[in-house]
Amino acid sequence: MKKEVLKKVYSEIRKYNTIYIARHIGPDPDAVASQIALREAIKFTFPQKQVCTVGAGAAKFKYIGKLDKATTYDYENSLVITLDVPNKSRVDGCDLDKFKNIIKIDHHPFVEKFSDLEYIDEDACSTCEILLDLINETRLKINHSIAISLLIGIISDSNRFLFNPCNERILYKVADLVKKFKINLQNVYSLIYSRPMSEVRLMGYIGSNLKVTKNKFAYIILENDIVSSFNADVSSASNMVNDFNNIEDFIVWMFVTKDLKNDIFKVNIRSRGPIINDVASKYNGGGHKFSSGARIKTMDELDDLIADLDYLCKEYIKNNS
Ligand SMILES: [Mn+2]
Repeated sequence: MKKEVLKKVYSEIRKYNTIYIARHIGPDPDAVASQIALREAIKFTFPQKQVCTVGAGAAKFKYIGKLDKATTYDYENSLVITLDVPNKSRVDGCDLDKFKNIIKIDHHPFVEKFSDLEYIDEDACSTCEILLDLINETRLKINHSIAISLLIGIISDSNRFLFNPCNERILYKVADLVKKFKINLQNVYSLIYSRPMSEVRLMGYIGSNLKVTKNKFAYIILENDIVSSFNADVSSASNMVNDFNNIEDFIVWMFVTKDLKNDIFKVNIRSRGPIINDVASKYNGGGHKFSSGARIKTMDELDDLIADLDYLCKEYIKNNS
């Protein structure tokens, strides 16, 4: 953690009366929770400031809080803070090229620089963990509901303190937060993990139909009509990739869904061994070492990706046995 940079972020926030908070397309709980937590922390500390989140709504995450509707932008005099997104093309809902003042806060591996002030901490388990650091290191204020938002991002992005990087440092920080605001963790967990039976039935289908290669690579291509026959939505299906960790028979697993609107395959990949983000970046994607995504146009490309990931597993097993 670079304390001076966090202090600089705070002093920039202080300067602007209008602040927009953006995040990546295809939101996840960390992206949305970090937007809401930062908006509320700034408003709580500086009640006179105008702060609003930008990006498409996400009905699925309404338990985290309310996002703002798109407004007209004050490009010249405002500040945009982008959260949880390493590259400009994946920022949702605002054209960064038009803004004069941008701050980036992220925990993904570096992709490109797009602002003068960038705070990137790859050792943080989530963007919400970075915001907790920002609050702890500056005069930004926090209350009970901001603490809950931060915990939602931290718990879901680390998959309940399972994924790397997850260490004693984050556990102490979370323990402090839980103690200070007397947080009932069971309530937070049920907010994040409550799910309808339809999704569990779809998980059963995925479990029965996942292809597993001899190199311990598993994948499934989920057709939209299958997903809807279970009364589930495609983004939940794609996120179920997180529920298939620690299965002995494979070390890398991939869920493919179809985004009909943009006519692409949406690919979600997880690993508990081989580093996958280099492969993902070859296919219009990227992400973390063990958790990546990609957007693919054709079936041929998808076949190539399957072959690449299978080969990656083969090499990994050869080098680690
Ligand atoms: Mn994140």
